[in-house]
Amino acid sequence: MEKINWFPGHMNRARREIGDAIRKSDVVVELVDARLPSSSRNPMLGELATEKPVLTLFTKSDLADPDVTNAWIEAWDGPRPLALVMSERKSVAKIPERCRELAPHRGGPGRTLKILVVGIPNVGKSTLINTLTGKRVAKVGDRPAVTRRAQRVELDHDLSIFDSPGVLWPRLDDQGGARRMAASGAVGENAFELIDVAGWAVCFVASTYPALLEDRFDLDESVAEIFARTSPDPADATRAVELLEAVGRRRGALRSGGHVDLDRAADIFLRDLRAAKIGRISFERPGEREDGP
Ligand SMILES: Nc1nc2c(ncn2[C@@H]2O[C@H](COP(=O)(O)OP(=O)(O)OP(=O)(O)O)[C@@H](O)[C@H]2O)c(=O)[nH]1
Ligand SMILES: [Mg+2]
Repeated sequence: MEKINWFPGHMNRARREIGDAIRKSDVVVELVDARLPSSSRNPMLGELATEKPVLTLFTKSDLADPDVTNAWIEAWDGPRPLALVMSERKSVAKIPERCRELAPHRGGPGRTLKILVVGIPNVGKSTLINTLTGKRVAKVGDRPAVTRRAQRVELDHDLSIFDSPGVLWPRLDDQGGARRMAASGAVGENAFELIDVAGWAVCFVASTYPALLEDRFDLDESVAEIFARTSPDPADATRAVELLEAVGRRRGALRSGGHVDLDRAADIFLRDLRAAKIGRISFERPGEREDGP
């Protein structure tokens, strides 16, 4: 499998800028993706924000498996995270209040409470700010690296919130985490091989949520049947290819001669997965090996 290389130059600069921004803020709001709370968490935040209170939000909880999200909340190391949907006003409404509780010495005339929003690309930072203000103040897009520079938005007379560019970190040794991030949409598509990532993801969904896969793609053959005649060894890609072919066949992703176009099948599968059209799927559970599965 090709290595996922996700640390382009502007991310380095962004990381330095985030360190500076944290120093100037009163509360850090950390956004992690509810589908992969561990892999999408910036391990450097602990070092960068030692003196600032951190409020952790699980974003896109509408896309994640609710039972797994609850297990993550119970197992979380640190103050209890809130599982939210960033586009819903009711969901995000309690955030300003929580921030005020975390920084009681700030707020009021001349003491504006400054909230900094941090998180990986595409996790929902700008969406959160737009929902909180009720306006389209920050640019949003369903691809990584939409926000390129920090932006300050007034939420109240004594409350301001800073959007920031998404940051990934150099943890290239954790290829399990890298795959989950790529599958979720946090990594630019030129940093990985679509078929590798979709192949991993389709095997993951087939083993963890087989009924969802069978229902969504109306598969001719059950997952159990495909598994019975393919090797579970990820180095042997036949299982991934067979599953992607089954998806592609049902969606008409065919080339001349009736062969499945694997690139198209991979693209179709990842789009459906990211939009939760297959169902609410979590990519990792608490207590799993860091680099697994
Ligand atoms: N289903 C769902 N989609 C969300 C949620 N939050 C954000 N999105 C979508 O995720 C995509 C990325 O959202 P952005 O707000 O641009 O993400 P960002 O963190 O600002 O991304 P960068 O600026 O690239 O770092 C958009 O298509 C949003 O509509 C959520 O809670 N649930
Ligand atoms: Mg943004």
